[in-house]
Amino acid sequence: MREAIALSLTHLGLTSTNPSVGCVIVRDGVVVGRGVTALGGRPHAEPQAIAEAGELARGATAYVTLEPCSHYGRTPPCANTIVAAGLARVVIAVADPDERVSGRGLKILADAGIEVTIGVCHAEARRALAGYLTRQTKNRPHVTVKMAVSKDRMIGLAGRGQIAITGSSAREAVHRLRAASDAILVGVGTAIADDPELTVRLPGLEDRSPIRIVLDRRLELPLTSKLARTAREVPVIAVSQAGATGNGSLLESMGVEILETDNLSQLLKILAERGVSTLMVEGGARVVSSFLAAKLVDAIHLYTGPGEIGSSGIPAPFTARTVPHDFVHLRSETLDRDRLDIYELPFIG
Ligand code: AOF
Ligand code: ZN
Repeated sequence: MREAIALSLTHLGLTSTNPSVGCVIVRDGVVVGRGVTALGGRPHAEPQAIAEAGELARGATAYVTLEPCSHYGRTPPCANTIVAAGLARVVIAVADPDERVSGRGLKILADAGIEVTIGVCHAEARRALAGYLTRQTKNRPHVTVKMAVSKDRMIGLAGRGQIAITGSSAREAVHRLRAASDAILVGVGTAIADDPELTVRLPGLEDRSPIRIVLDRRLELPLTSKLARTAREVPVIAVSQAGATGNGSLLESMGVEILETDNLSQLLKILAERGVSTLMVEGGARVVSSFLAAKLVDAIHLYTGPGEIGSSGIPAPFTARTVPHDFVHLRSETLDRDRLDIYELPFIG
């Protein structure tokens, strides 16, 4: 199952709105077939693994990260394909909440006399499927807050634009997280102060930039900002309150989409309807605090750098010691002189 999860991660963010599922077929202790949901979402993982296994699939065991589907969509149901291929056993990590599937995939397998086990490596698979599962069950994207904090608990220097808190390995990790996200969001204060581009600039991943979203109540995003200037290359959405004018029409002429919504929940619902399954929130402090206050955060990636910023810094909304208590610490990583702590909400269900 760990191999199936690892396979699924290779297409994470590239199968939207379908989940990236991994499938490994084992016969007499030997892997005879592997599949991962294809780019764009189809074909699904299982028929590809079965095709690779060929006749060896008969009597074999399939390990699959999500309950095989039972519906006739653009492809026939994977559960039927598994039955037809004569597999003896199917091990599943997570049940599929999609109402067209939920429980029916399991039933097709069991009714055909296949031995079915569910829940293996559940926590790891659930993390790999987090965007899909959150969008399906909560009608909003999975939200990860990323924040970098100095040793003296600051996230920036007032009025000074971007300053380095973490080093190049941390920067790479952030760009990888961006590449795995469907959308990335900042407040207009950060967009003005830091003039970030919010794209992925890692060799080979340049085309994996997420949609960029700015919370910009009064449409103050500068026309000279990198975001506005690159809006035709990678989409930019400015989220304003109803009736705001500001730079609106000029931003629109540069390719920025203006979206009027009243609150964060409504914004996330709209994004989910457009197929956004994973959202990364990159600041600043006020935006992070409002997502937390609205209980719209699923995971926190907190980077702590070794340097000090001093008393004219912008205080962090929280630090490793004061992470909101509903979050649990998942793991730490050392990235050169920086530390990354990852927190998530405990799974209830
Ligand atoms: C699987 N294996 O690899 C994936 C599955 O639009 P369709 O017809 O492709 O169906 C989308 C649904 O298929 C999606 O909501 C989820 O239930 C399932 N995804 N199922 O058996 C796969 N990606
Ligand atoms: Zn399927």
